[in-house]
Parts: sequence; structure tokens; C-alpha cells
Amino acid sequence: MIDRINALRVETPSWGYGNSGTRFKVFAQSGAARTIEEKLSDAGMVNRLTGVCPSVAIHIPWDRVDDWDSLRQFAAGQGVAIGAVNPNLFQDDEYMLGSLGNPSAATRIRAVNHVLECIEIAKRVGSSIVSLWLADGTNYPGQDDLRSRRRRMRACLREIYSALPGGLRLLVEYKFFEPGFYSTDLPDWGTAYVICLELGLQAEVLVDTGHHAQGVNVEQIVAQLLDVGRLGGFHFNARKYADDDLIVGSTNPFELFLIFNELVAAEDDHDAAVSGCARKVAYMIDQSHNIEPKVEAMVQSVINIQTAHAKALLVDRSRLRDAQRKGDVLDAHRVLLEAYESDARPLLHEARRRLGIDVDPIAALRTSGYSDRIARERGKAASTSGYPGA
Ligand code: PSV
Ligand code: MN
Repeated sequence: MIDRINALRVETPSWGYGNSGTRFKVFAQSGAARTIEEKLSDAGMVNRLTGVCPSVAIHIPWDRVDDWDSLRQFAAGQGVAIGAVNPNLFQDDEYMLGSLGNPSAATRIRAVNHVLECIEIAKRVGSSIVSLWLADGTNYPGQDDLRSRRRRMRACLREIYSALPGGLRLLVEYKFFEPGFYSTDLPDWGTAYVICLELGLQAEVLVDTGHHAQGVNVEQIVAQLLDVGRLGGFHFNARKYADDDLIVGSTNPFELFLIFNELVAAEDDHDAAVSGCARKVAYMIDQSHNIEPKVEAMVQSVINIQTAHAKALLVDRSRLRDAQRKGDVLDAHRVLLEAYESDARPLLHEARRRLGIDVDPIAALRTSGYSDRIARERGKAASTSGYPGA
């Protein structure tokens, strides 16, 4: 049990350490990371406190540098490695009508070239994941031909896929709306899955927990993707109304537990394709911390993930199977409730003791003086409105 708790690795995102906000306002915080080096040192601190966050996702061009070898070394000096490379296909003026699905061939070529650059970066920094999210879609019925958009996107994705070296995974992220408010080119897991099937085995679906409509059964999506062997990874965060990017598990801890319940069960599935898929899922956080202190928010997120995972490990699977076989609806349900209502803290404390770290990472952060030090050294940026890294 403790070994399984400590085996779960969580990747933190570079963009979660910088100033971010809504379209209404970006509140600048003292000490917020301004450069990729500062983001990597914050991520290093999160890893020292939690013991389970040894890699950091980057976003290009927000985190682009001239010398990737020295960035890789700098990261290693902070005790972390560079993880998933995220191309940015939404911030150039050319992308107003989309990137890989844009009606203009010139824009599609630009977008493909950007992803190819990200593949090269992944190779340079030793990353095994390129994680693709398209902001492509339309705002009005009739704005573009929906099937043509899909064909353009597929053709571009094929070109991208053929440039992947062996061992590099292409994660395909879907989102049901925003910034397209009428249609989104990759709106759901099924569309993403069909695309991945067409591309090949190195393409897998990424589930961003905030990218579903109200009430969608995300744990069932997770179960289905595991069953077809194409769940590649997660972007964890919490939502209440839209893609809120709040701290994972803050508004929906039971949902997070149910997601982990599927993952833990699949890790032990008798079908090797399913257990193999479950064991190599990439667990990543994708959050923006607008009003909360960023390093502390990241540590809290990791703790929430570990709590949900530990509770899922506590599910009495043989009693569950038994109750399901007998059709004992409520006893089966109670098995889950009992695990969810258990106190996972003693297990997590023991797990941390074994890693030689403080059992309470939040208290350790608060007494470390780290936040005061970065506030002193980095100061506070001017307030702006806009998007992180813009
Ligand atoms: C889009 O909403 C998204 O979830 C994608 O993963 C982007 O890369 C990320 O957010 C940017 O913050
Ligand atoms: Mn995401």
C-alpha cells in the first residue's frame, strides 16, 4: 500500500507558478515566478516537499529558451526533469480561425511546424511526451464546414505523428467548448479516441478533468479509455461552472476518488493491455492559481491527488466484486463509501516518513521561509490583464 502511494508521480505545470488570472484581471503576486528558471525552482521546492513531483511540464513559446541543454541541466540542479512539452496553438494572431483546422493552408503549415519544433525540444530535453491541445473551433453556425475542419486537422495530425520518434507519446486533449463557443474541433473523448486510433499506438487521449460539461461522468470516460488501452494522461484541476482550473479535488473530492478508483482497479486488471495502460498513465496538473499563493496551491493539489489515490487503494475489491455479483446494489455502493470516508492521513504520513520528508508538506512550506524569500528576491510584477505567459 505505502509503496503504491509513493509510486504515484505527479507532474506540475510551469504555468501554474506564474501570475495568471481571468479575462477580467490578473492580480500580480509577490514572488510569482517570472522566468522558466524561477518556475523550475518553485517546482523543485514542490518536489522536495512532496517527494513525488520530479517533473515539470513546459509550454512553448512561454518557456522557450535558446539553450535547451543548459535548461535541462538547470532543472536537474533543482532536482526535477522537464516533462511534457505543450505546443501553444492559440496565441498567435494567425490562429484566430484555428490552427490545424484553419481554412488557410499557410496557417496550418505554421501550426504543424510549431508542433514539429516541440517534438525537437522534447528530444533535446529528454521528454517522452508532447501534449497537444487545440483551441480550434467555430463561434457561429455556418462559419466553417465542420467536416472540412476535421479533415484538415486529421491531415496535419498525420504529418505530426509521422515525425514522432519511437518512445515519444503524443497526448491528444479534448475540451467541449472555449474559445470556440459554437463548436470545438476536438470536443470529447470519443472524437479524440477516433483520431488516436487513426494515428497509431503512440497517440493517446489526455483527460483534462475541467474539460467536461456539468454532470458528465468523468470516471466512466476514464474506465472506457482504460478498457480500450488509450488513456494517456491527465490534466488535473477542478471545475464548478466551466474550465475553472481550480485546485484539484477542491470542489469535487468524491469525483476525484472515483476517478482513482477506476485507475487503481485497472492497474490490477487481468487483461495485460488494460493494466499496462493504467500503469503508464501520465498524471499532470493543469491549474492557474489566480488568487491563491502558487507554490502552496501546488502542494495542496498534490496532497489532494494523493488522498484520492490512497482512498482508492483502500477499496475492498473482493467485497465489491462479491456484492456486484450478488446484485447487492447498496452494499457495493457502501464499499466505495467506506473507503472514501476513511482517514487516509496516517497512510500518507507513513508514506512521507519513508521518503524522509515532513509528514505535513504545507506546514513545512510555511515554516521554510521559501515564500518570503522568493517574494523578496523576485518582487511583484506590474498588474495586467491577459493570460499567463502572454
Ligand atoms: C486548455 O484549456 C488547457 O487545458 C490546455 O491544456 C492548455 O495547454 C492549458 O489549458 C493552458 O493553460
Ligand atoms: Mn489542460
